[in-house]
Amino acid sequence: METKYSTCAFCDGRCAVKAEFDGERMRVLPASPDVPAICSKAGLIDEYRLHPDRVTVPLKNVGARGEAQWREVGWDQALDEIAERLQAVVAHYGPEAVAFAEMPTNMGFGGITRRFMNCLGTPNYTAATQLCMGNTAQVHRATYGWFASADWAHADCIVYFGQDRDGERWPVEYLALGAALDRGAVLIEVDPRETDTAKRADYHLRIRYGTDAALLLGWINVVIEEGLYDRAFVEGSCIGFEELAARVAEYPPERVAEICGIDAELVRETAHVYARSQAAIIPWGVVGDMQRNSTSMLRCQCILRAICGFLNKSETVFGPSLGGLTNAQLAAFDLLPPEKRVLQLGRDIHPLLTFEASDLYREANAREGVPYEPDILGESCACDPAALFAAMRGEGPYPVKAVFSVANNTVMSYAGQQGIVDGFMNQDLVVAFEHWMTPTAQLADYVLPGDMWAERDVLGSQFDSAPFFSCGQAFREPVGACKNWYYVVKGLADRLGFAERFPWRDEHELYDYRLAPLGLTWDELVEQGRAKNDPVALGRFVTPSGKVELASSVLADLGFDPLPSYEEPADPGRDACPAGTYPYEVFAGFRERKSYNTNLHQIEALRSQEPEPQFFINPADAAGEGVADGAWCVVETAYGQVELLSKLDEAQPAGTLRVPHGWWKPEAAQGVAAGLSAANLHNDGMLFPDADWNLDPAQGVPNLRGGIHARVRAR
Ligand SMILES: Nc1nc2c(c(=O)[nH]1)N[C@H]1C(S)=C(S)[C@@H](COP(=O)(O)OP(=O)(O)OC[C@H]3O[C@@H](n4cnc5c(=O)[nH]c(N)nc54)[C@H](O)[C@@H]3O)O[C@H]1N2
Ligand SMILES: Nc1nc2c(c(=O)[nH]1)N[C@H]1C(S)=C(S)[C@@H](COP(=O)(O)OP(=O)(O)OC[C@H]3O[C@@H](n4cnc5c(=O)[nH]c(N)nc54)[C@H](O)[C@@H]3O)O[C@H]1N2
Ligand code: SF4
Ligand SMILES: [Mo]
Repeated sequence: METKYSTCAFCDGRCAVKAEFDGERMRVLPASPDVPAICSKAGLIDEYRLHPDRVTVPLKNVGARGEAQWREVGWDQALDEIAERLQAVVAHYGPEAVAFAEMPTNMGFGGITRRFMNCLGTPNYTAATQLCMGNTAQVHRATYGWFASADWAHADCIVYFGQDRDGERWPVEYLALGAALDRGAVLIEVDPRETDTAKRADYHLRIRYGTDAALLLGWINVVIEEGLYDRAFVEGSCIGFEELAARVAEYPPERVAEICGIDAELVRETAHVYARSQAAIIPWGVVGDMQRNSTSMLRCQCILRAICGFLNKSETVFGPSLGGLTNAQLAAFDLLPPEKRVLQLGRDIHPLLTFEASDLYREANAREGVPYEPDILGESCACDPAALFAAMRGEGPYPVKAVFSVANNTVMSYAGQQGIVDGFMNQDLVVAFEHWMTPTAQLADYVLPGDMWAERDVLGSQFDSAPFFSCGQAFREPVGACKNWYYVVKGLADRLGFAERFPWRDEHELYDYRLAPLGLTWDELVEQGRAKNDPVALGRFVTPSGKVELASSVLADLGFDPLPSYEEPADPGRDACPAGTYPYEVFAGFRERKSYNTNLHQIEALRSQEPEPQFFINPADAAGEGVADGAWCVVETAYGQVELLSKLDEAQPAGTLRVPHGWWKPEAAQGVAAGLSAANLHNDGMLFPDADWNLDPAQGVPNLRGGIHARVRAR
């Protein structure tokens, strides 16, 4: 029997999997008995690959934009025409009029898109993961110089912000959590909902949505006031402690308790538990990444880890590598001309994820002898998405007229969905690299058929966040004419005149190039499975000061408050209406078990278990509204509305609603006039605006986590 190994990419849980082949039959199993975790999706590789809806040949829209009238074309014709139309846009508007929207975790070709963009001369990149781990990465960087990862194996205290793990949602971490709790670790869960994970917690803090930053400021207050911090570490390795102490003095537990809607004693007690632990961790979770106060919330987490002495003990700060090429090094950012860097959209208003911020590390990088890498974790150096969509609509400062949507459902993956659709409708060229005719693909001129994870060999760099390369082997051949992203990028680079920057004939030659500094080839990596790629800056703080910056010089230089704070989110649309018009606070999230963000709704084995999009409402609220369980309802904010099935749920706090993310119906009519296969009817992006007042000021990421209000009525 033959066995092959890879990393599942049906979601970003990154479970290590193996496939055992018995002739044509394939069994998918966890790669190692030590981590017996995969979910029910992993086994559906052939259902996914061979699905009749899959786009398996290049398609060209022969109708008007958004009419979705498709004609099959060959790869050469598609790439010739795309290159020609791209050149026309560049000639007329400049290369900065070309933007790329990517979901890098889906693809395993980190760095390649950016390399292409740097050669072309455009800084206008957005990653949907900018709303996910990407923005956390830049906030970590502002504090530590790099990204910190939690050490689960030794943790004795875990602080979760809204994470609700189970066998279908990040099972590897779910296992690690179970093992930690069995060892006697304490779990502090901060979540307004009474989730399954919250039920296992020693402390459950049911704070108001979006008030995490206030809670954290309260914890830091207690830690400092009561002297529970690590003096030696603070004195030796941190700057800005005095200013921080003065700031958090404004957030005593009583004030925080009032903001968060919890008990002040609970704030104190949980601060004590965290600070007195030996090996506490605050694992990454997405809740902090889509808030009005994201920067402050994430900065507070960073500060707490540092002053309590957990850095480089239970939370390790890695750095870039000088061995095999990371994604960021492959991107070759120095190829982008300086006069194009300054055109990155939004760098003047929301700069923290842009070159404006990453350039502030250049000196520190040189000092510490580490390469300049603006895009740590491969998803964190990007333009401001709201500014990009505005430029696509023609609202300035200059036009964006060509967009590549790369393994990303761009239309559905931000706030302000209608405005994004308007931006796409105003393009000269739209290319989608996809598996399905998604709502975004329906707006394209060309839909190019991508291979899927189990059809390609992948060199994994763990998004540059861990000190090794992993090898993922193809389990199956690509279906039809499906190709990998390197094939597309190389094909365009050859046609556009920068072939010499992409000299590798295929992905294997590219992998050999990346591994060469380690004295390895791809074939050798396949033999050994993994290769160490030690970070050069492990344990050092590559910040401008060389210390942990409790008061951030980077934020200060960008014109922002160097210290964290809590601001109430705004909802001007509601404020303009009579009181009580929108009585519920609404949040997007609580991931669906049987889909992944916007993907997998077409897979029957999964869809039959979660057939319709649901919103959660507390039963008492539902009774007041006359809404029965399982009724179609309209959920409406001052900015838009969606239709969802009601689910009466005791775990949902009274006065709040949960709306799901990512719902469209592949079976529904395509095209912009028909509502983009029900994306306009169901997706959370319809409810939340990307107006400036709903963005985190430093990062520009939208708030989807409370502060926006809604009303409900039966349909
Ligand atoms: N099956 C499946 N698994 C997935 C995904 C999927 O789509 N499907 N998506 C993957 C991805 S991309 C990600 S980023 C992760 C996300 O995984 P999580 O980090 O677990 O995020 P959500 O599932 O959105 O969790 C929302 C939880 O946070 C709480 N919450 C909401 N707002 C707030 C708030 O303001 N503060 C606090 N403290 N809590 C709040 C909610 O009540 C809810 O219980 O899951 C990954 N795993
Ligand atoms: N409104 C709103 N926006 C959000 C969020 C939210 O909760 N609400 N969550 C944010 C978070 S946490 C995340 S991680 C992002 C997710 O961002 P999205 O871009 O929505 O992510 P997905 O739904 O995984 O996938 C995008 C597309 O990639 C395609 N795809 C998957 N694998 C491959 C591949 O190997 N090759 C090719 N060519 N295509 C592939 C799928 O068919 C799918 O259509 O969205 C963020 N944006
Ligand atoms: S949780 Fe499931 S879908 Fe996600 S990586 Fe693991 S096996 Fe794949
Ligand atoms: Mo995510």
